[in-house]
Amino acid sequence: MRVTELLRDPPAPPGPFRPGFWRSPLRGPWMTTVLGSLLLLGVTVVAVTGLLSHAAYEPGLGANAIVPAGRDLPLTFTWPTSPAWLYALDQGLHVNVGLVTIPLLLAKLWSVIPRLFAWPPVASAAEGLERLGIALLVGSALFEFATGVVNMQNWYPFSFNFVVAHYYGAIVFIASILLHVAIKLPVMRRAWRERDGLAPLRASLAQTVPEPPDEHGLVAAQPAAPTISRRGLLGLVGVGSATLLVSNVGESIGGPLRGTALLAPRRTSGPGPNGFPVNKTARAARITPAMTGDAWRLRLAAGSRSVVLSRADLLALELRTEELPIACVEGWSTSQHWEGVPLIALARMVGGDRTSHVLVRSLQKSGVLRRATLTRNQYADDRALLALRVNGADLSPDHGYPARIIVPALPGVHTTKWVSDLRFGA
Ligand SMILES: Nc1nc2c(c(=O)[nH]1)N[C@H]1C(S)=C(S)[C@@H](COP(=O)(O)O)O[C@H]1N2
Ligand SMILES: [Mo]
Repeated sequence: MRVTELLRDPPAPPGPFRPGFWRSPLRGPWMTTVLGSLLLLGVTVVAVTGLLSHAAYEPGLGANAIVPAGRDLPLTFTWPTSPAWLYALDQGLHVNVGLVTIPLLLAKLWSVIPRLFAWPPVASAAEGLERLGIALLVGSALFEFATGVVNMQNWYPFSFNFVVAHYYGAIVFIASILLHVAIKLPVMRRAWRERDGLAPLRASLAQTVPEPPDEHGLVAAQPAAPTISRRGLLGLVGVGSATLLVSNVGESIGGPLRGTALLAPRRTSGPGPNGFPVNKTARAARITPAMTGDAWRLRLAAGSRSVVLSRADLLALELRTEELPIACVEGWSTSQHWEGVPLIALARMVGGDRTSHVLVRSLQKSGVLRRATLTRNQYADDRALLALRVNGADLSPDHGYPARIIVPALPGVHTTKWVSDLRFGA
């Protein structure tokens, strides 16, 4: 070969870049289309529930603005308080469908792996753009799944803010998957049509043969003999998904099923009326007995009016008991019987019951969760409480003694514990 030719058309490096390297007889446009379509269903649920979850944070409001103002999508709408399990359902779907989708994502990546080693890497400008899109898609998908799983484990091994990073990653992921689907739609339609829909799943192992050669290079140039049928491959993915689901879904449903969630963090605070998951303990939040003892006061304010109440004052008010869930972004949820003063009654004491929101502050000195903003429909719901007791006992220090916020369908992150201040504002 002449030097000029070599320069124009360099030979592929050895190993995975050579056409004969990838030998599975199952790879091909049809297999990738089936895996891709299932994956698309899963990520659609995950994306929609994720965006709804972001909106449920009321990100446009002061203390809730996790993503810097002006850099957020206009996703703020009034998140309802009914049904009370709405946020638990949304976040439970987000996390559990996300988990179930992981084996599908891995299988889909396996099915296209020869393309990731295509040689030459870029043959034209148009292909270069498409491959850049794929790099963003694969990168953002891996980032979203990895940060999501780590967050479910209540583990933050990185220095960036999870919510902000996961949200921006989602925007890149959604944009690049829409582009990818638009580009691949013709290939997917042809694969469905030419191979008669799901017909290839009927083939036994003995009947399993490679798909006809394709121009994309997914079908192996030198296929090996099959060791599993196509339905066997899908079955394997299904078993992986089912295993992940069974090992986690109990923490989302709560109650007695919690014990079945083998891969979920334990988080429990022992037996008794306060025996349900704790996210951050009083000790971790640096809440000391001196701060929550007899000297503790709740301060209510609206405009220039303010009222200061002790825990005894609060207990002497008309109390209400409601069964309501805490549903955390990490995917767990738990329903308990809370007893406390309706937030709307506290608002009335300072004439703040018409204001558009309330800023809740905690005794906690640092961390983003030391305060939260609730919208009017949230604090004005009859069932929205400043809870003082749970399941017939005083709140334990870890669950927010002397007082915490409990509101139907409120993201768990806003059920502020160790409350010190409620400021009703315009
Ligand atoms: N002050 C304060 N309140 C807080 C938190 C916190 O870290 N600090 N964590 C929140 C989160 S993320 C959740 S899910 C719930 C969990 O409540 P629990 O620990 O009583 O189960 O409390 C919320 N209230
Ligand atoms: Mo949470």
